[in-house]
Amino acid sequence: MRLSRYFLPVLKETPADATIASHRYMLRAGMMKQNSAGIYTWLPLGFKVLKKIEAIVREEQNKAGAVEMLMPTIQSADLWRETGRYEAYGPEMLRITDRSDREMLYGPTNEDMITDVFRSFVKSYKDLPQLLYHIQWKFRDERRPRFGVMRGREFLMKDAYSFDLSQEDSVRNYNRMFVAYLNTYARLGLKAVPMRADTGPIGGDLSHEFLILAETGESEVFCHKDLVEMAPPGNIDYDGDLQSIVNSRTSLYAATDEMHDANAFANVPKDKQLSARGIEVGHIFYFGDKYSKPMGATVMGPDGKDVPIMMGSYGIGVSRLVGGIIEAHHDADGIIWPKSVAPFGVGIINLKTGDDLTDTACDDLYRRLSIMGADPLYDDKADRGGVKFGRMDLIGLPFQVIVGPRGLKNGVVEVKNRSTGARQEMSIDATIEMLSAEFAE
Ligand code: P5A
Repeated sequence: MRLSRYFLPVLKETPADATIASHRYMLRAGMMKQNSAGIYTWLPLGFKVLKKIEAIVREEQNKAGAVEMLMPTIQSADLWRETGRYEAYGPEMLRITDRSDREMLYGPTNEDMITDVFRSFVKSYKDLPQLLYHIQWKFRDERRPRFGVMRGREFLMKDAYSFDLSQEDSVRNYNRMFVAYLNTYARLGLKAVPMRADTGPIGGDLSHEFLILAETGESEVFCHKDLVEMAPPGNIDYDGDLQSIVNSRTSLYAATDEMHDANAFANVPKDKQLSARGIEVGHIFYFGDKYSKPMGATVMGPDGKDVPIMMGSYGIGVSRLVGGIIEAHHDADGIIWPKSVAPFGVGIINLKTGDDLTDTACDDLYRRLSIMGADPLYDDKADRGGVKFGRMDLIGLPFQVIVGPRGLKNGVVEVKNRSTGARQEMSIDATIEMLSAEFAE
């Protein structure tokens, strides 16, 4: 992409109401624009990152055996009356009336709806287990939308739902999601820690939140230090034994503020006790028949008797992750994207547009990096060098190739690694070779 043809409205000033790094940088880097409190337009750069995160979440869900579908954002109030949640959900729910005076709502979550879909089709235990998910916008009329996409009112969630005959079977699906989450966050460049959690308005008695540690996190967390450093499970058989992987995590102390047990925490060796703040980037629940029972979602069991389906639900905050990743990866100059989610792989900076030698070298680099799949963003604008450097650091692409007439006279360009800050002069051929190794994985 040539910057002269892209839409990247970078801001010079830091917006006054943006108090945390991710919010500031997302606005300054032209990733998004606020339309109303907690409601945003995703500008091209932000949208590209959102889509990359979504793709990784999707791939890991599919690997774990979850099956994708899509439910609507607008739901009927009647469905929520069946489970008693229409009244219970309170002012967070955006209630809508259609032209025939029917009560509708913009879905804050989909347990009720998926249970309705499921009961329409599934009648026998032979059709279980099932694990379905969608990636869809949600609306919650949060009392205090803040920190940009971190606590939005409209936000993108991946929500999966499991259906089993027994609690024991349900735990297998719960563990699938647990392990898939560990791999998902690792691919996003994050160290996410599972912690016992409260179930809130979703309900049930078994639940884990996944938190990334950050000073600006909204939750207070307590955990065993080793948990933060554990390697992700990687390529594993999702039909095999997952319990040992889950146990290796859950045996180490970790809890959010609400579930924190100070006596149990005291048993963690002093030098391993970690109390910090965290950002909740996922939440999984087992709630048995909480929805299936009131909605009459039963299946015929092996003994011929009807039993309610045992269910769980599993959420990932896809749009919140854009902010979460920035909180974990930035410096005073801007964002430092992990390669897996960077909006472009490499930035090319032309220090003297209009100069034949420089333009030709940049065009050559641009063409070769594009073919390689490094997805370059070529700054071909006529701005000063300082403006270009600042902008490229701000948007945080993993590599920059800086091209100017002085270097070219000696046959070299400068390659900068955004995360280490290391700069190296090398020929264009060597640059291509080095970057092709980086983008081969
Ligand atoms: C699980 C899936 C649920 O809604 N029902 C379906 C369950 N869980 S949850 O914890 O309430 O939300 C799941 C994840 O969504 C993100 N999230 C938000 N992101 C941005 N702005 C918000 N206002 C917001 N609320 C929730 C979080 O990452 C949460 O873990």
